[in-house]
Amino acid sequence: MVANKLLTLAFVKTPTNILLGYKKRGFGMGRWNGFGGKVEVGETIDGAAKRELMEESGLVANTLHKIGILMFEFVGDPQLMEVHVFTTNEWKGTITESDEMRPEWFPIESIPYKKMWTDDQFWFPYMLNARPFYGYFTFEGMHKIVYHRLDSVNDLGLVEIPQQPRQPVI
Ligand code: 8OG
Repeated sequence: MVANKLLTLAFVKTPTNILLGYKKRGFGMGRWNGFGGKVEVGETIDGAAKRELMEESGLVANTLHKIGILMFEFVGDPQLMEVHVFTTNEWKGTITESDEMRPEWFPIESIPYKKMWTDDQFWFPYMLNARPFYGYFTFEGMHKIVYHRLDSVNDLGLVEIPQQPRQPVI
């Protein structure tokens, strides 16, 4: 068994707008997304989320609210991705483009779902309405979702996080 790959994803938002970044390289390249990445050894998930937000957008958030947990399974890959999703409406600093991300504000009514990960349209409404959620998505390749579940949860601390894919990899 291989341990989950632990990742963060943070969104900066106002009641009407959301800051997204255009991913210029690596995993998810060419898609708009929140800011995040791998949790490093010795870091807390919250600490990693703040660091990644700073590195990729230039913004410092004193407080991040955890709003969701997303699991991603890629058919044939024994490792699950465990993504902890945060939001903030309080930040400091100046929005800065990085090597990895080009940040841009979007009105919430015109989020570019067609240029984002296919799963995002499922769980964004929960995130935007501040409803804690847990989701599990199985991808075949980078676009096609072959299984998903999405639940509203009362307490993210009580979510039982799977440690291996639903379908054992043969
Ligand atoms: O370090 P790296 O940029 O590779 O981290 C990947 C980032 O992408 C991390 O913030 C988690 C996020 N991410 C996935 N899958 C998905 C997805 O399906 N939707 C969204 N919105 N973000 C995702 O790894």
